Amino acid sequence: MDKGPTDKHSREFPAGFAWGVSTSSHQVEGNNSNNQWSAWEKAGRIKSRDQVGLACDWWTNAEQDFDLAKTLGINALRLSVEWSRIEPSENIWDNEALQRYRAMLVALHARGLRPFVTLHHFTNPLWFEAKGAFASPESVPLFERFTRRVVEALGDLCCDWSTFNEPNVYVSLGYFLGEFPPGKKGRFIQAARVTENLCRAHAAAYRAIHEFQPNAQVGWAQHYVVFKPRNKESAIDRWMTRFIDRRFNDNFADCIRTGRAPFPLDLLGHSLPEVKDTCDYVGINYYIRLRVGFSLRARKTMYFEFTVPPHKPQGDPGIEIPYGEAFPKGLRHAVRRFLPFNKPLYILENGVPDRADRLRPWLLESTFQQMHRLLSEGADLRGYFHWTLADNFEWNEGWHLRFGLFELDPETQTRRPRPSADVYARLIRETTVAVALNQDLPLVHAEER
Ligand code: IFM
Repeated sequence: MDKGPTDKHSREFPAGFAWGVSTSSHQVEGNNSNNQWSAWEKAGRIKSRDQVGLACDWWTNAEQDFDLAKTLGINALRLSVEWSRIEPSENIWDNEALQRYRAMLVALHARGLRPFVTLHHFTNPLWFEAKGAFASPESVPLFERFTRRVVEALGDLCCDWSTFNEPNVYVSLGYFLGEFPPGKKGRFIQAARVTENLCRAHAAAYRAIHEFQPNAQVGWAQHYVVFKPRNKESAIDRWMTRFIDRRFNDNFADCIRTGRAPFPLDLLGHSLPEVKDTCDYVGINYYIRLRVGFSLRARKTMYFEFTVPPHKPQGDPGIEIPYGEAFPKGLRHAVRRFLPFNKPLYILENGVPDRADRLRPWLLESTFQQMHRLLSEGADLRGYFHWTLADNFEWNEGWHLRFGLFELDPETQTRRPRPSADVYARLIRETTVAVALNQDLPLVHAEER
């Protein structure tokens, strides 16, 4: 069957579009024992009581998963470096760890996979956590120094950097809801201070990377949730929805765009002019829609009750709270929210917890439709990364939530493709490459690249 550009089923994506999968160090490497998440696990705080163990065994054999990734026909892969391996004690550097990351990046290039490297994906070295992590202003120079080391060691092998993964999740779950370490609840002002330090650390890292690599592309990954009032007739539900939407989706991003300090520190006269405009792209991690309502039952979440109507598509539920409604159309909300940056946009994460692969094929298909629509409307989308390649350790849900295109048995380390792996590969094969705007490129099939 002709899948050429004139085929009505073909979908055009710009030349150079990054098709990838996304991962993070603690979730895939295995045997990380020197960060605050391993301490959290030892303290019995993983709800499923699972242990990360070997995870996907990347520290010894990431290459087997790079081979799997290649079978999907993708051209990019996102991973993160583990600060606690590279700087195991304050200002003591482990060159072997850096060499291992070099070997991974070389292995990616050898397979035609463009590496996207995240510097911080939720984990802190124990020594850094003991100093107060990003609640302390000292975190800014410490993160900058770490960034310099990494970029000096790996910069010849990577141009695409994310400073922080989901700073809004790190802050909300660590300082409001107490679900992530350090397990603090309702610390409104401290959370704002942490956000402020994360913004400063991001800006310092942005400049440090550019000093070393003027052409680097540096951004961060913003988690975006579509919030909707549970009852649109209820003024309190509407107010709570607006509040959480602004606080969660905009706080960090607004600081980077405008140089304003996070709420409520902006009202106390703080500002962050050095942070303004420190990104070359915005990375969007989009998964779910949640209904928001007031409930006296929801004391744990400060009376914000998050629900999913029973008739809406949902992947596997979390152990205590719903993961959320799978709502591919919400990608449009996410992209629209970050258009004011006027920067390229990457979907750095998207997926669904779905052990039985009931929803994932539909989610992939629908997300491709949304991206295609967004591109045809002029959105500057440059890449899509599915979360994730093989099932990995889902933070405080442990092995309970399975996001992989490949099913993983963590005991035996065997992998089996879910039907979605083929679906993703097919969708990529069927894309065609359009004439890139303002460039004189011929119209060619993706297969011919
Ligand atoms: O596994 C996480 C990832 O670490 C950050 N973004 C969401 C994913 C799925 O919940």
